[in-house]
Amino acid sequence: MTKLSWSRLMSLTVLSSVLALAACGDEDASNEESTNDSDAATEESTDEGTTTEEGADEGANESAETEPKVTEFEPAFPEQTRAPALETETELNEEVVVDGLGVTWGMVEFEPNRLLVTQRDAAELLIVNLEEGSVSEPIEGTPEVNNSGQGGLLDVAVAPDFDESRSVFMTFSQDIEGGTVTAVGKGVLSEDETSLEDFEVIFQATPAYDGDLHYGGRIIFDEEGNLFLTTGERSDDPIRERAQDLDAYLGKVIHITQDGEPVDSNPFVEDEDALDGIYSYGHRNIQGIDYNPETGDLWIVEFGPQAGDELNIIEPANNYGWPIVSYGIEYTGELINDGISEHEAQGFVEPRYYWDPTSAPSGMSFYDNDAIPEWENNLFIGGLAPNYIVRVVIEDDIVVGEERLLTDEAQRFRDILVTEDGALIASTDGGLIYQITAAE
Ligand SMILES: [Ca+2]
Repeated sequence: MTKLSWSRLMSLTVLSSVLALAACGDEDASNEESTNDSDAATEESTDEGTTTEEGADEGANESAETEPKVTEFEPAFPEQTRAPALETETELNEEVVVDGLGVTWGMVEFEPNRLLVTQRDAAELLIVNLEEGSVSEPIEGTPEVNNSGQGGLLDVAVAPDFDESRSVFMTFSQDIEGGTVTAVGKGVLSEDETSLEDFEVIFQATPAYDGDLHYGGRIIFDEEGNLFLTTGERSDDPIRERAQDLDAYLGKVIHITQDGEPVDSNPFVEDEDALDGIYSYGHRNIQGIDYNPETGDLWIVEFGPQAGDELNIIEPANNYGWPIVSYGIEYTGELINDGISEHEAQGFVEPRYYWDPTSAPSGMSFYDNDAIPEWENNLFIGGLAPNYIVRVVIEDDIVVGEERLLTDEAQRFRDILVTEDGALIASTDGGLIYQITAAE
């Protein structure tokens, strides 16, 4: 199923545009980048010819992206966008192990083949057993959330010492005075797994804003047991400009302890005008984060506007440029800040890769496993509006190839996880959990 012909890919791309357009009319469209990614996809496909030659996949340098660019921007280096198409050669087995859920925003494997998963809109935390295909009753003790727009119960992670502490961390959008914030909280999973005890909020990404878009919300533990949290810049103009400000936690990567305190070694601790929890800034809406197992570097994926989704390597104190520079344009088609795309020339960090048109990137995970050897150290990213999983092959921090998987499922892929056994798990907004393994 990974061996799609180009013509099939093309027609599927057009199909997903149609689906995105259809989704526009439904209530659920307020989901993610809501009108945004639908618009982009629709606009994209209007004049896209669907004629293609059979056998185009023989051309080794054909881009994985078959749609025309949305922007006029040129990449800073040739490998920065539209990488050559690749195909997985291993025969794969894909199955839906669970269905009937809601928007399954975050997942973590807390015991072999057992996942804690969040339900964004219902604000529920559930246990999914991958072997049995079973789902638990909602775990009690989860926080109150604001679930309008892109808000709700978002990510979940377990402490590195979970076996002893049973500590579970979650992110969510929270109502506070003045609006909503991305918040982080923690609780202790009871021995009988029915409740989260002593739940407390440990961090709020202030300032609050009266809006329901761009919460970011991914969390991951570092080797010292501290947390990286990603945030969004709350989307609207001018609040989004706060991504550039060091006195606001919007549009940032944030580095905190398990008690929500800034980590001592953070880059702006000595700067009296800057918030101590900030690690990097100038981000738009970071929806995926993971360590590259080959280099140990922290990688993130962030939603661009219309085109310009970025893959970035995160280093302390770096400024990634939003909304001063971007490889995307406004959803209206207008230029952002007069249309400057170069990052480095303006003193910002170039993305390692960007998508034009959008891949609508959500959760991501490196394949740190050898169960499917050709996938080892590849990066997998959920695509929301073009409905596919992106496989990215990286060599020396350069993207050398890209593949789109599960293109014919027409699902909005929300989060990606690799189990200890090497299964690739993907959750969707339609409440499905896929398990992808090598065929026997
Ligand atoms: Ca950028």
